[in-house]
Amino acid sequence: MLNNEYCKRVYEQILARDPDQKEFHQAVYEVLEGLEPMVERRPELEKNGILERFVEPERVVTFRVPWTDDAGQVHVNRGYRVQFNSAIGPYKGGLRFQKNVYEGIIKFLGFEQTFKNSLTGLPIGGAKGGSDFDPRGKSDAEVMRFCQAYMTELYRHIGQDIDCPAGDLGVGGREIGYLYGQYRRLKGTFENGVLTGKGFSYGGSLTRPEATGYGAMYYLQEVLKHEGEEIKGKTIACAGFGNVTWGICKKALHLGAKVVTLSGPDGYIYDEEGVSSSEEKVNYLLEMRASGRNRVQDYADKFGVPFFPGEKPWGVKADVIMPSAMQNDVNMESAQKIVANGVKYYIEVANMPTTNDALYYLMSQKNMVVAPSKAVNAGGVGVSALEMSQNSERLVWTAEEVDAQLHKMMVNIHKVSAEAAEEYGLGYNLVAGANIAGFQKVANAMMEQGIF
Ligand code: 2IT
Repeated sequence: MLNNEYCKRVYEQILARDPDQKEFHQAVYEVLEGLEPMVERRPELEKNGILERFVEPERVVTFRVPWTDDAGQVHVNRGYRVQFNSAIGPYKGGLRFQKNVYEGIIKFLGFEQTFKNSLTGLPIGGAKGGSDFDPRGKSDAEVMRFCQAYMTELYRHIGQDIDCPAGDLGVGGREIGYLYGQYRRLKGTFENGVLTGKGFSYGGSLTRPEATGYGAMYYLQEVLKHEGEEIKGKTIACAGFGNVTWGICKKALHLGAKVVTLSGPDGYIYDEEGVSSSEEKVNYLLEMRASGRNRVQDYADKFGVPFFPGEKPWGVKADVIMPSAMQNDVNMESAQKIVANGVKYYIEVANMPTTNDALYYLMSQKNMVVAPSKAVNAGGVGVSALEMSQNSERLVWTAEEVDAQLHKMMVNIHKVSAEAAEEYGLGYNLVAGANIAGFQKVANAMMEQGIF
């Protein structure tokens, strides 16, 4: 419940302005809850209208994306780019291509991105974009034509010092390649810092594909260290089987942790030995993704492990829960199962994977450590920023250099979050700590730069 009058007023204002954007309301509510103790202590925030400015994007671009399918039929999708906050650096954040995309989803993601990017400690502002285009079931040529049409409008709003998109759900290396190709043709210049997650041959960074999952595991290591435990031998329940989950499994294999579940739209699989028990299994996730079938049952069929159709993995016994698929994957019912199983570590990985009632219920458990996605998954965008650095320098760093920087970044994100919570008397509250630490840097930059 919000108690502070200023926070309440700002929340009511967004409800009134955009009543249909429920994911955005959810993200803002969760942040305001965490910020309350700081808002109480810093009256200059209200005087400067900082929260009102924070929740209102600097710019929202909506555009028509017409493209032709293989049969010659023309389709029209809607494109978005929400440029949320540029106080500490050029706008930065991914593009999501998924059927359910609308302004409320892109705004929740862009809002969260502002905090996340601030937490990386690197100079990147917050943005997000995407389209209600569904790449599943489309041919390569259709995806290429869609990406070209999308960039034909987007290019006028972005640039390596203006706004630098990357991938998100439905946008991987293939889509970034088509998007960058079109940008380069339209601009007539090799300005490759404009997009990240590129192929290695034209400016992509080593370790960018693994970065979100690796970063999440480095963050988990810090949490475990804080609790006097170690990662070796821990069982982890994950969701999804995409890029992020693959990165987690790959790092779990190196570190001797055991990822026991994966999920998909069709259900979940339970691998007692661990998906992270062999390179063959970890690599199979790439094959599943490339097949475009969008079925996790294929894993069960290939490796002879149990498959639970239509179910989520949150009822399994594990040391660590890492929801790594999509928003609102864990609701109150799932949270109750997690608590009943005596799980100690709830580490969000996907953007906003927990409904707010479930999140507060989990956070209220004395024996549970809850970590928020905007801190845990920040390694992805963090390495994107390192990709931009390499592009600016026209140099290529080794995988070891990138990994060392990523590791340092995640250690620091955990540290500043824990310290911010401590400073406001909140104990080891990583959720509020990440909100406060991410917010302060941007808010201070906004105040120092005058009203805009
Ligand atoms: O949610 C995210 O942080 C991303 N999709 C990555 C954004 C980026 O610019 O690398």
